[in-house]
Amino acid sequence: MTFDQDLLTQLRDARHGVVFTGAGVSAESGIATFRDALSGLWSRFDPMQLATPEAFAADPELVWGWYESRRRQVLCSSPNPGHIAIAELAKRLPQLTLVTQNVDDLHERAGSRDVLHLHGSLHYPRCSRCAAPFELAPAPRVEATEGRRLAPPRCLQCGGAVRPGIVWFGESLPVAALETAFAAAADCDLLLSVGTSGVVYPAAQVPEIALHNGATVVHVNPDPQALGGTDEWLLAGAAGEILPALLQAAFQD
Ligand code: BV8
Ligand code: ZN
Repeated sequence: MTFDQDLLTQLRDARHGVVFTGAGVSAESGIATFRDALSGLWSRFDPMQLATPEAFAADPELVWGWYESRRRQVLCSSPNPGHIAIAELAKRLPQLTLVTQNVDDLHERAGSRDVLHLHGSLHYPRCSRCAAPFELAPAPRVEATEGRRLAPPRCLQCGGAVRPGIVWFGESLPVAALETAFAAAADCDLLLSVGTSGVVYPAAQVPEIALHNGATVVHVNPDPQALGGTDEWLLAGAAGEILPALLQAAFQD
């Protein structure tokens, strides 16, 4: 796999890099992308219909069952070479800010630190009434809850229904994480956008801010129709293949 020398130089010499990831970076770990995360019981739904507070209020068992099924899928998965390359890149640059839209913990398990989760996490549910955090029992790694409605647990403080610690459509993003991500995009000299369809706002503003600030923006995505205008780079391919090769070519190790 060969890369443009100018791009390799810009990556190698970057003062501050930002990596912005979506569901595609976890695809090679066996985690369905967001648009494909509906199988079995949920396959007749549109994810946007399930990932909302209204859906949870209307049918908490359906929504809790979907998220529990996805959480167990994550527990049974491992980081892939794409996650590992991103963690490695942080050791190669003076500063790297990792911003993810994903709700899994595969970046952390690959060794990345200070991951900015703009859309929450599967691992930190909270009470839908008093917002108290709820400690999930480690799910049985094997038992799949695929296709099952599950009653959400009850808050130990107030008895309210526990909800996934996820930012749903129509909900605000965590302010500190979003502000840090926007500031990093405004400061960086290179941004890698990996495995995202870039349709969900305000997260999708991160690469736009980087481009506006004059940074080099590189999309890593097998879908050639993916993002990016003429002044952005597209490395067409899977993150688990492109990213390790890109680092090897740039840092010649
Ligand atoms: C907000 C958690 C306001 C859930 C997610 C019109 C009507 C209603 C709302 C809106 C509207 N217009 C705009 C909005 C706002 C809305 C929005 O943007 N809607 C879009 C759909 C139009 N945004 C919101 O509602 C946000 N909140 O605006 O609040 C507000 C303001 C003030 C006060 C109160 C409220 C909240 C958005 C957050 C929603 N939660 N995630 C969950 O995960 O279950 S979004 C979810 O979809 C993901 O987290 C991700 O962010 C997003 C997109 O998913 P991707 O990660 O990009 O994955 P996708 O499957 O789409 O694409 C995968 C890509 O990977 C593909 O391109 C594929 O080619 C590629 N790929 C595949 N394999 C690989 C690969 N790439 C590399 N390697 C591979 N191997
Ligand atoms: Zn409570």
